[in-house]
Parts: sequence; C-alpha cells; structure tokens
Amino acid sequence: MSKIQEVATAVERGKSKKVAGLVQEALDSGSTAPEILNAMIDSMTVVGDKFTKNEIFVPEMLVAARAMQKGVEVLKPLLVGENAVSAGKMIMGTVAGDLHDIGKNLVIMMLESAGFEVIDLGVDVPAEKFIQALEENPDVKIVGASALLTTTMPALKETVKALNEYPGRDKIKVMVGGAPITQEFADEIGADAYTEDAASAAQVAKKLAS
Ligand code: B1M
Repeated sequence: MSKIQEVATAVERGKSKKVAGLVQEALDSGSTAPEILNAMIDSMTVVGDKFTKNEIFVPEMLVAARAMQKGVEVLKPLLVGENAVSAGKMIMGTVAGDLHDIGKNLVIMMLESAGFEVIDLGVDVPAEKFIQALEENPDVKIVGASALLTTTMPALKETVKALNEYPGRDKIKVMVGGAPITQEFADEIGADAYTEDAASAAQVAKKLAS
C-alpha cells in the first residue's frame, strides 16, 4: 500500500493518532500536500457512503472527521504559504443547525492563503450572528456561508435573505457553498457567488474583492 493510501485508510478508520505521522511520511515519500488533501477528502466520501448504507454510524463519522483534521493540521503550513499582500476582510460560518466544519475550515484555509483575513463564526451560526459580525466589522468585503446538509439549505436561504436586507448590502458580496448547494440554488436565494470547492472559493473571492 502506498503512503497516500495508508493516509486515506487511516482517515476512513478514524485513526487520529496515526494520521499526522502518516501524512508526514506521505510527504517525505514525494506526495504533494494537495494530493494528500484530495485523498483525505475522498476518504470522507467513502465514510459518507458507508454511513448511507448503515455500515457505520455517527460516532464513526465523527472519529473519521477528527482524524482528517489531524492530517489537515500537518498540511496547513504547506497549503497556506506566506501572504504579504492583504486581500481584505471576510466573514465565514456554517449556517444554523449545521455542525459540519471540515469543508468550511478548508475554504478558510484557502482564503487565508489568498491573503484574506477571515473572521470565523464557527458552526450552527444563526443569520442574526452574521449580521452582528458585519455591524462590528464594517470593513468586511465578503460574507461566506456554508451548508452541508439538505436540511440546512433553508437556513442558508434565511441567512442570505438577512444579508440581502442588511443596509450596507451594496458594499458587500455574499458567497455560498457546501455539498448540497448548486449554482441554481445560489441564484434562487440571491447570493452573489457559488463555488464547488475550497480552491475555487478563494479564486472567486479574489475577483469579488478587487
Ligand atoms: Co454528516 N452528513 N451528519 N457528519 N457527514 C454528511 C454531510 C452526509 C452526506 C453523509 C451521508 O449520509 N452520506 C449526510 C447529509 C445528507 C443530506 O444532507 N442529505 C450527513 C448527515 C445525514 C449527518 C447527520 C444528520 C447524521 C445524524 O445525526 N443522523 C448529522 C447532522 C449533524 C448536524 O450538522 N446538525 C451529521 C453529523 C456529522 C458529524 C458531526 C459526525 C461529522 C462532522 C464533523 C465535522 O465536520 N467536524 C459528519 C461528517 C464527517 C460527514 C461526512 C462523512 C464528511 C463531511 C466532510 O467533512 N466532507 C459527510 C459525507 C460526505 O461528505 N460525503 C456527511 C469533506 C469536506 C472537505 O467536504 O464539507 O462538502 P465539504 O466541503 C467542500 C465543499 O462543499 C466546498 O468546499 C469544501 C472543500 O472542498 N464548500 C464551500 C464548503 N463550504 C463552502 C463555502 C463556499 C464555497 C465552497 O463559499 C462560502
């Protein structure tokens, strides 16, 4: 088994204590940080599929998520790099009722690597908290919201509605994303931009902020 496959298997099995070391070994054996990150994201898809088939349950999903986070910690310095130029300030959060944060955290990592200062509101963030953060940070250029469950898509809609009613709306851009979100849904709820993954989120944010 290659080192990168060992990382993927360890994440799937939730072997938190082993993942950091295996990620370092995969790097030492020549795999790049984005290759290892993609392998870990694929592992989460495998974990999700097993959950759908009732082969594993919530605790196993949780330990897999923790294991992935350990791996991401090792990769972070390699993925983020140095930011000499500031691209501006952003707010990010996962919407109300939704506790998934791996995707949001990866988006934040890529935004920071693109030079953004990101205020992370965390998970389960009600619309009012996004607005409060905007009021406290009038220099924010972009607000990003993630929804990772079909059942929290209505909360994303509520969040964008509140942002669209914010008096300073003309000075900010609203970005949305997450596995169940589509361009069509983003258009329907009145967001300015939708992207499928973390790398494209950073590219689009750069364009929106310029
Ligand atoms: Co949950 N879960 N989960 N889960 N979980 C999913 C999402 C699910 C697809 C699994 C499945 O059934 N196959 C399913 C949702 C089904 C649906 O919505 N129809 C599901 C479910 C059902 C649930 C619970 C309801 C289970 C239960 O309790 N019965 C429950 C809900 C809890 C809640 O939120 N209220 C639940 C709980 C959990 C854990 C807490 C155990 C854990 C999360 C831990 C954590 O995040 N710290 C967990 C996990 C780990 C998963 C899976 C396995 C992995 C999620 C993940 O991290 N993916 C997931 C299955 C899967 O994804 N295939 C699943 C990797 C991550 C990098 O991808 O989050 O999509 P993603 O982020 C991407 C893009 O979406 C995009 O960029 C990211 C990086 O490329 N993106 C943006 C994200 N935000 C963006 C914002 C942008 C732009 C792009 O602009 C602002």
